[in-house]
Amino acid sequence: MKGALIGCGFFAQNQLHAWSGIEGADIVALCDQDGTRLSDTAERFAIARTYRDAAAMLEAEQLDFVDIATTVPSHRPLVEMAAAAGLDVICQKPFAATMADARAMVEAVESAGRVLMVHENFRWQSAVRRAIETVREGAIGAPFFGRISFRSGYDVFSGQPYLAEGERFIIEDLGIHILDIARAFFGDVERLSAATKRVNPQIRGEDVATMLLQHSQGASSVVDCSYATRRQPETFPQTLLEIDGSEGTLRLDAGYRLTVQTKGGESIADVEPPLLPWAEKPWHNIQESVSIIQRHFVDCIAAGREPETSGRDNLKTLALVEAAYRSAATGQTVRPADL
Ligand code: NAD
Ligand code: 89V
Repeated sequence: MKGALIGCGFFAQNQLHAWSGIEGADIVALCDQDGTRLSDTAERFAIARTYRDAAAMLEAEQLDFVDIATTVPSHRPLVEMAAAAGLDVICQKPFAATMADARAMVEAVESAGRVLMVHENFRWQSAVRRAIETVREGAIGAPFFGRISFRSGYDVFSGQPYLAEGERFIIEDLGIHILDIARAFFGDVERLSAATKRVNPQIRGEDVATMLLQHSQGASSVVDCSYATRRQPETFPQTLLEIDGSEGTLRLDAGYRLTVQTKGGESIADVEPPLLPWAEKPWHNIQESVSIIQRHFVDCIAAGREPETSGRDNLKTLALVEAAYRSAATGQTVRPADL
């Protein structure tokens, strides 16, 4: 498969490293409006064909897919352009700023008969995935409670300055991943309530969010996120888990320690992800998940399957984000299905 990547910024570098290691897919062209970022990235990854304009690139290149690694304002025009060109699409999270934009993008790619996957990679982190598979296999019986927690004081603003500028911050940028993990464990959400806070006076949006989810299949989960938590060990960017089931419990603790306890005893495993040759700590769990999700995209296309984190699936995660902001603003419990 021949692909092009649009948006050669901070995170796209990980995506390009990951593509280099995936058989069956090659990035043959790059696009960025910023000439310096474009030429630096083209040189780093030895990609000769470069464009400042995405429409010109889609016109000139013979492609099978595009990987959109820009921030949210450009997602809808770029996804619709790719759909009109008849291409399969991967688009970074947050997929859209509104449910209407998200639905329009899903519709555009489905009408073109192509595959749309959102780069929602946290559920693909190998430690998180191992925990999800353990629960799905029934190791702790029927799950009835979960706490999915991401708390850190790491300075994310130096690498991603736009995170300090938006009216929305932690739920839209990070909570979206953690809410998606809650869905991966417990399924659809019937009702959600949320409380938010801004602790850091240097930023515009909220940097703390605490959410309570009632899932349709009966479990309750607490999803808590903070970028205002100064503690040791600093766990960025680990998601910590506590899942209770009818037959036992599972915990993913700091340092990638996975504990499963049942009547039959206790198992403890070190599930720290490998440090890929191009990766660096502490980002290595996220970087590994980029390789895993991009391989999933290629495998799904080869097999004619819908990706687990497809555009259509992501509508449900985005609805949780919208529900959380609405609940925090109104003090009401919100039904995501109403959004
Ligand atoms: P960035 O600002 O560093 O890079 C975005 C690039 O896109 C810029 O170079 C910009 O010039 C380019 N761009 C914007 N609109 C364009 C257009 N229409 N055509 C061509 N180029 C265009 O942003 P980033 O930090 O790399 O984040 C990009 C996306 O990745 C965001 O949505 C962010 O939330 C997401 N992200 C995801 C993860 C993850 O783990 N999944 C981690 C970090 C960032
Ligand atoms: O994964 C992300 O979306 C990043 C970060 C980990 C910093 O929140 O933006």
